[in-house]
Amino acid sequence: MNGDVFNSIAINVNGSTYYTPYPVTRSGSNWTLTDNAIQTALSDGVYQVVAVLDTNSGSYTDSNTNELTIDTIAPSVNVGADVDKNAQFTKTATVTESGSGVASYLWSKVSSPGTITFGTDSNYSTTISANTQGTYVIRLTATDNASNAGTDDLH
Ligand SMILES: [Ca+2]
Ligand SMILES: [Ca+2]
Repeated sequence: MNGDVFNSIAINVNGSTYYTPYPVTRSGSNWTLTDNAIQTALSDGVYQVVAVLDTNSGSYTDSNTNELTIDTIAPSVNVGADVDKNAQFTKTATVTESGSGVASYLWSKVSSPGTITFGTDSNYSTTISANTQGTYVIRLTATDNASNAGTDDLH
């Protein structure tokens, strides 16, 4: 708080407490827990991070809860059955993500004899059309908020 004398910051994650000046560093009103400071790998899940600021006039505990999500599992992507079409069609994929949530979708062409046009290449559902007959391989990539990417291909 303004005018108070800063003493320390204590950060508790999953039963371990870390302090300033290291591995917790402070810059103004921000704190940072140094990379790799947490030695015990955290399982996938949601964790409470408790930050306690200690000053000469007392201690202040942060009011946010469950700020830390550990997510090591990519979204599960299923584009469904292969398609045999000679006209534009709509494909709606099934994407399952139970950790940090899906951040983005991207349809892309893996291989083809011609040009593929996607109605919306950044949605799990899109129209798809091709300009030349042949066998096409089209991929949907779903990336979660922890940058894990899952894919499935459509032939
Ligand atoms: Ca907290
Ligand atoms: Ca995930």
